[in-house]
Amino acid sequence: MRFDILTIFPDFFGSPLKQSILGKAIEKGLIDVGIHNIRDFALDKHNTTDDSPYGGGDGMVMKVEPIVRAVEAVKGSRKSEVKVILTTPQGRQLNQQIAAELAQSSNLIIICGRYEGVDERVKELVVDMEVSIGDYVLGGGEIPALVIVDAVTRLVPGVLGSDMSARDDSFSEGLLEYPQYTRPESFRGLTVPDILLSGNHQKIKNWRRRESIKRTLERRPDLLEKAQLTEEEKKAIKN
Ligand code: 6GU
Repeated sequence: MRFDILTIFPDFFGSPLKQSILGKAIEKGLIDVGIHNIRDFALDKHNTTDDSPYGGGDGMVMKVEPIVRAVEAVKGSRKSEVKVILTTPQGRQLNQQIAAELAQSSNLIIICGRYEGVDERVKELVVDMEVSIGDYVLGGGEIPALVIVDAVTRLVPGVLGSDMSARDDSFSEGLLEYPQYTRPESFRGLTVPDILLSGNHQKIKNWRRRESIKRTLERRPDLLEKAQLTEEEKKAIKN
């Protein structure tokens, strides 16, 4: 899986791509990330990437030519189909289903927008999907781009230790995670639930399932509508 990130802040990406799961995925060659400075595709001698909005108003708007040229340059160097994403608060809100959809692509180009805006013609000319990461304001699309790369990379086969880990995750079945514990058994009077020490795997599995459902009901009842529940579980929730 190849990601190409188009940004006016290329230095933003150094450290996050070296750490943890992303760092390992790159090291193993499971994903590959190219960072491209939009500025390098500007046409004037000052390498301008933004300008004031037509019609007036505050803030600056990212110019169309440098972005379109950058996308075309990257697309030209790829053999297989490429999906182009623009990060913007006006996009579809990222969720596990969209991440899974994006993980089906072999090439993703992510254009990092800035909050004030991107010339509308960029969307008409080169963007396949506009993506937001939630209803709050960020200064730019660099962190959203990293969020997308992280969420998608975890779904690339071979990235997680066993393929179980991604399947067991929160959201893959539409439920929140159950409570987790590790040593010590007792800390400041707080103890690990007995059942987790019982060694009875079936009972533990049932307890975790119940706790997941309980937690989802308390914190994110909206998720339960789409969750994969048995008839028995659905009845239990109604009581
Ligand atoms: Cl994708 N961009 C910006 N600038 N702010 C956001 C966002 C994206 N998603 C949530 N807030």
